[in-house]
Amino acid sequence: MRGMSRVLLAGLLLLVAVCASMVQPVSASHWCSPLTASRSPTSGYAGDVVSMTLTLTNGINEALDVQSIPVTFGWGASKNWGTMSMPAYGSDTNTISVTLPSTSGDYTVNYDVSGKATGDLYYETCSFSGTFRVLSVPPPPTVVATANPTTGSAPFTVAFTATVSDGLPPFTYSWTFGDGGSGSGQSTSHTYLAPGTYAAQVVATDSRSRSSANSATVQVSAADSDGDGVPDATDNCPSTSNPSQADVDGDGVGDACDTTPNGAGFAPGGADLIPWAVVAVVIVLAVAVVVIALGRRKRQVPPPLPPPR
Ligand SMILES: [Ca+2]
Ligand SMILES: [Ca+2]
Repeated sequence: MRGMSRVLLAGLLLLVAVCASMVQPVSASHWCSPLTASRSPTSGYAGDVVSMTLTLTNGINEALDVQSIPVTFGWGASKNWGTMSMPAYGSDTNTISVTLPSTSGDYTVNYDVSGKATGDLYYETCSFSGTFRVLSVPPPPTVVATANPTTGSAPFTVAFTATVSDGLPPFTYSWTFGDGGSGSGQSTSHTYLAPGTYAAQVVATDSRSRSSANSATVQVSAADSDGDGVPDATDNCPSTSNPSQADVDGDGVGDACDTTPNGAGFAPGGADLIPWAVVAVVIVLAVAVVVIALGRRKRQVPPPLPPPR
């Protein structure tokens, strides 16, 4: 009787064990292989603090409950991506903040997903492994400013460009044009209104607040509206190109824009005071007067005296 009880007890235990094994495999969790994991980013600069996300996607037709995701980094740091809850075939994402080491290189990343699918009796662990690349931080930025064109007369519009080497993008650009004006952007332009020599400076700053400055020189001459090389202030035809500044009648108005360039008159502005027609009439009248005068003089000559007897 006692032996029979032992047999029954052993049979009962065996039955429980079989039932338990049917509910959940012991060797490997049924949700682990179909589970996919994605980390982002997978690289970063030495010394940075990065937000590292992990997305898990459930590959089975049952909800998956994750109670812990401990992660260890090859440089010695440990973190935990925490808990996740995924419906059948659904995803979940968690983010942790990680300080990268000061030494560049490829480091291993190992993390264990401790989860349980609907109906499972206990949590099981699914392990993942990958790498994270730590990059060296490049040297501080060096910027070069260029102006095009660099010489001209006011108003003078100049295009500016900043070229950066080294540094860590993205960069910001701050311009001062030397005449009180300012601007931003890698490329910009500015119009100078007054003559002078200006130093246009750009300051480029990288994403780590490291800056570099450089200047380009711009020479602005006085306004020359007609572009003939003679400034408006002294040009005798400021709106008509006349590099020679020729002024035959010397009235201060260049031949190129003088309505009476030959100087029949001498009034400022070139207006003829004595038109040629008037001069001709005066000459004709003068000749007539002389002829008449000579004629009268001829008539007044006394008759010759009679011969002596
Ligand atoms: Ca001119
Ligand atoms: Ca003239």
